[in-house]
Amino acid sequence: MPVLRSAPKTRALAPEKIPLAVRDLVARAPIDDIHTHLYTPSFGPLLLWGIDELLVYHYLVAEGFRHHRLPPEKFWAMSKTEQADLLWKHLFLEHSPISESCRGVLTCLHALGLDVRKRDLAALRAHFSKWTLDRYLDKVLEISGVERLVMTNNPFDDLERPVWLRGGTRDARFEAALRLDDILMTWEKAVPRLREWGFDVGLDCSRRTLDETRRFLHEWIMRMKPLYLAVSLPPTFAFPDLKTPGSDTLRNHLLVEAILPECREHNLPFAMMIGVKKLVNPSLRLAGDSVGRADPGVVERLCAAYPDNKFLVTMLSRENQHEICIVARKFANLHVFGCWWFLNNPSIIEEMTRERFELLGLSVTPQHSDARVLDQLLYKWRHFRAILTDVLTDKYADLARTGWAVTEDDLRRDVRDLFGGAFRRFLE
Ligand code: FIX
Ligand code: ZN
Repeated sequence: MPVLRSAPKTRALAPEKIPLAVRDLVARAPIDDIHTHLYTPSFGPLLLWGIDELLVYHYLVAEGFRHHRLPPEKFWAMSKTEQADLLWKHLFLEHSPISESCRGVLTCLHALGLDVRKRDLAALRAHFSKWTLDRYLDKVLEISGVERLVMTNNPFDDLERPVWLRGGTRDARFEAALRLDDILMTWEKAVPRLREWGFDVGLDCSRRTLDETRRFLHEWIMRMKPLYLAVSLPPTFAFPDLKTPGSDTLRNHLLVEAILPECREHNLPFAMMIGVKKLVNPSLRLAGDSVGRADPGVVERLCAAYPDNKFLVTMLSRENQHEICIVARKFANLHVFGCWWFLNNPSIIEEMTRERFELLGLSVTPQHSDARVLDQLLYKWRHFRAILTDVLTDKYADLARTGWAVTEDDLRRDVRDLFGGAFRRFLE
């Protein structure tokens, strides 16, 4: 007989006490950041940190072009310091830095206790020069409250691959995710490299190619011990793709006959980040990607066709958010996460978080940082904690109005779920 009665072990919070309790618990809760582009220091230059990296983050690069109007080739010919100087001038000194990515830089500096009133970039640089990376890493994780984070790891990356082959030292705070964009999005370029590494693959979807691709995946899963496999997909991604034979059909075969079986064998979710239109403006380089509305039916059909696979999904278009919540209501093997990239702005984060709680309760991971620069953990999480506090306070006030006893233990358990607990259970 299921337990149908479990009176709360601790006293209910008086309704007027709920806001303070929520604010305090959300502010202090440790975070499991399930998608970042950060690396342990053993990956060397791949781990970006410090004021200049913050300023030349591709979000600010894109915004900067709208002000300085330099020809892209002139901008890219500059040193990183010169680029940072230019962006500081145009985005901070000549215009108030009210965009989310500019505000984020200032939140990082404020979290570090730095005084930005003088708007003195040279003085700020002098501060960062005093840190060693290892000490700074500990400091940023301590202040941001990030306890663990998941990297984005790509065996096709020429800087990253040798570190894994050397058996790079593990830091328990950094976990891996095996990224498959090269296989699923540029197979024709992946083939010669896989063959160079001893995998007998071809441009076709022969049994040999699919088996050898699985062998490659197996080898890197054993090496990296990833929490999940992942890919970023265009809004046009189709499944099953019967209407446009060619690369998409090949992509479907690689997914269905190599990647998903390998995920099942290792009980690993497959993460699909859907909706990126790559390089709509190539001259902006990493800042040149855009967004397109995708078909959540793709996720429905994959979840239905592969019930023994687990899918992590985040979609890039605001217009897809309500739809993917409905898909998640239909399929328990789907876990929705994050306010990704162009959605990571307060007005949209609040809308998405309310929508998700109303439709999915606490069975969702509402945010990830996507940090590319270590320091960004400071702002991406401080900004999100503030929004989550407001939304959760409203939700618990709604419960209290029904007579439901909201206890501090409930709040602590729920916040732990939202900051990684639900994700970890989904991995089990
Ligand atoms: O595909 C991804 O993981 C995206 O998050 C990145 O490609 C993107 O550049 C980014 O960092 C967005 O925040
Ligand atoms: Zn990312």
